[in-house]
Amino acid sequence: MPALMGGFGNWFVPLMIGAPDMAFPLFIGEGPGTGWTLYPPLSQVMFHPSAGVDIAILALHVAGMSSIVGAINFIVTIFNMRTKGMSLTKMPLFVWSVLLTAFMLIVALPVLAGAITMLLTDRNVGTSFFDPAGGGDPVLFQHLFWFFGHPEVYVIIFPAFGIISQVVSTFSHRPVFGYIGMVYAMIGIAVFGFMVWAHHMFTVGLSADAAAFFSTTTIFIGVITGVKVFSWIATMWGGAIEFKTPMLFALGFIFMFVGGGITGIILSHGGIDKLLHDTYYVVAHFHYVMSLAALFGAFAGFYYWIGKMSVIHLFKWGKKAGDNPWEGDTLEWTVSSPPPFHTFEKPPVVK
Ligand SMILES: [Cu+2]
Repeated sequence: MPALMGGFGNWFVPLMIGAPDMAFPLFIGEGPGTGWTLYPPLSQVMFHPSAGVDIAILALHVAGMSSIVGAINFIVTIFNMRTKGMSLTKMPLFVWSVLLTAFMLIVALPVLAGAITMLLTDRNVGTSFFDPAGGGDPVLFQHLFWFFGHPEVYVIIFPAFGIISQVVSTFSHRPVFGYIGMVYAMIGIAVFGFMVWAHHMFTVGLSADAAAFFSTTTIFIGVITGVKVFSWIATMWGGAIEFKTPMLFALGFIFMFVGGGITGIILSHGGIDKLLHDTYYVVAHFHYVMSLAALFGAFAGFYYWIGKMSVIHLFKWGKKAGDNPWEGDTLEWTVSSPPPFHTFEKPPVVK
């Protein structure tokens, strides 16, 4: 829907019928037009008087609420519905990654909600949280935005971390190296992810002490993230690696992610960051992690699990995948493909 009707439809229907735009954008006046960060003063009424920004804020509120409710669902499920013997330290790393992602969403999203609500009242009811003319400060918005925005990057990449751990373990035919270390690394990244936000703001005039603090915490995250990369490599090391499609995407993920990580270490230095600010170096760093590593993680998960999810082998194409085609050792491989309606008729017991 977002690609076919939402994407192509909104683009080409007005073009193909000879209309100046879709009806509702015409009605509102213009789009948000403030970039994806909604920074004031650009997003204030003085530069964007139309309702486009207010509508964007409404959309973010709705999306944020749905993410919070989804996160609560994951946390309650993982804490209350584990089968016998499935202690927290027996949980597959993918489940850990989803649990920690859910916690990050619950801590980060309300801060974004607060920031955009303050922007909304600045725009509509005369407050001046971000307007210096009334004693406010536009940099405050950046602090609130990035207190959400940095953890949001981990929200995107964490489930990919989990998928890569499952795939690398399965196709190396051994348990993931340093499982407990991997869990603590993810907890560490999730916690420290809330202490690095101003590394997006080195050019706003931070004090030298603040710049040093945010450089240091950022480098520390690089160290913990390195633990995960080395654990993936150590899992493969000496393992009997099978280069099946999901594993190829996992290797692609690791390659891209290391590229994003090493450029990130360089950017973590507040002084160097000032030189590289607003250059393609930052764009490249960001997209190594977000567009390439995250996407490769998604492809790895798709090829790893599609045989479990789909019913395509009803058709007569190729041979049936079987219940456990990769010889995986996690519980989803103990049920049929696709799983029965009540996933586990008899709850499994984990030794
Ligand atoms: Cu960041």
